[in-house]
Amino acid sequence: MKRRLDTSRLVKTGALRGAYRMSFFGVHIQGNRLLRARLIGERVSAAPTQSKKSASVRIAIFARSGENDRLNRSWLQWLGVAHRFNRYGYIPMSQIDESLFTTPACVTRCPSNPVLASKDVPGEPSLVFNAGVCKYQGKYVMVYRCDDVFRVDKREDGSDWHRFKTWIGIAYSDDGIKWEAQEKPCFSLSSDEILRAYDPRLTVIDGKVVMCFAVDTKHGVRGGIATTEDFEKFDIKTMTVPDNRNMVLFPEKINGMYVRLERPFPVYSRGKDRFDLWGSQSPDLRYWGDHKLVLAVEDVPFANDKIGPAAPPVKTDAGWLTTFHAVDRDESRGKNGWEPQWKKRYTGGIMLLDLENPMKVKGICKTPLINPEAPYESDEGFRQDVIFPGGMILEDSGEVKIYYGAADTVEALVTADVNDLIALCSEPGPVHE
Ligand code: BMA
Repeated sequence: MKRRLDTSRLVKTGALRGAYRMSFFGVHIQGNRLLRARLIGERVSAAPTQSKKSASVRIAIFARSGENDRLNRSWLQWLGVAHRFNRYGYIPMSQIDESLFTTPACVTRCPSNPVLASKDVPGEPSLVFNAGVCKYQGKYVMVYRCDDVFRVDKREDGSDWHRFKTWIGIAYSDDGIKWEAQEKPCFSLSSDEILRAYDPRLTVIDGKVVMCFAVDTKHGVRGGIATTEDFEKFDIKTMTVPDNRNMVLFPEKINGMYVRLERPFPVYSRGKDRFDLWGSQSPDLRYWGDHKLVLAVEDVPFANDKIGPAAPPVKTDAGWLTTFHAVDRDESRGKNGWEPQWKKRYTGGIMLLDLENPMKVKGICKTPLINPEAPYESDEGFRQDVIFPGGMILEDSGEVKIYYGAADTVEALVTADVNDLIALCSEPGPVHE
């Protein structure tokens, strides 16, 4: 059904800011209420934000010719939630304190960073990053994401659009620093339905390796869990419904159950990119339930966009020590990588979960654990200012190794003493139902 427009009453004030590129549109907003709207277009995005009292809706609309009523409706639904959005605690970028963004002194970047990059990998794929790491059968094992540009298309605005082929490679190491990448890819998925598997995380449990990974499909992003004993044969135990990813498994059963952290994408009810960290349990790695909210984006002062699990947790006497990634988005950011624009910054965070009830945050560090500062994190590469931890190893000496994808381009390593990391998690965790 088409709605009639009264474009003469269009208010283009603080209520309606952002980028407009469209054939036709009409919107009337009074205060924070949408009175009438009709949009004709193919692609629409509405990003609600907190602003002045009289206008709590900020809209960015991108539309091209061609009518699409389905999108009209979803756009209206988004606006419907927009005026309720503030109660979820949205923090506009202007209110995020930039002085939070430092890396604590107890965290040391490995002098040989990046520990794995394109030049170290057979075939020299364009990007080598977001690895999962474990210790298995006397070796350090790293499974890493390879994205290789196979074509560069042009977007409508003339900018380059890099098209990637993705697979997961494998490297071994005796010390966790110097890696030998193997010739053969270790894992990839593709079919008529499945586009690619990526961002692997490794957990050793009951003598087996469990790999969690993300799967892009034609019908949404799914989280996969597979077991392997040799990194050649993988037994896929489960794939979530869309949209879910960034799954990480705890290294032991807790109260008789496998436990994972994960990051669903609740777009429909929360507006765009407003994602939190959840957890669930399973008796057998296949059937998952008892889902709980663990950490919400508004619990993290250095995030205003989304958060998600990072590396699988390690056990300490004080609790499960675990990293997460946190994203702040600033619409004023522009080109800072290969893409025409990249508006996000990814930092690594750290928290401590209760040993008996890992859905409860015992303590959290309210500043980043790893902030993009080194050139390979912040100045070079595909998407600058990206820290994406995926592997964490607690050594007998108390040293913790944290592996992370940097700038979506290379794999890097930081180390810290476990007691220093625990001491960082000194702020009380949130209480969620
Ligand atoms: C996330 C995932 C990661 C990636 C990160 C930064 O949403 O796609 O694979 O490293 O964005 O681009």
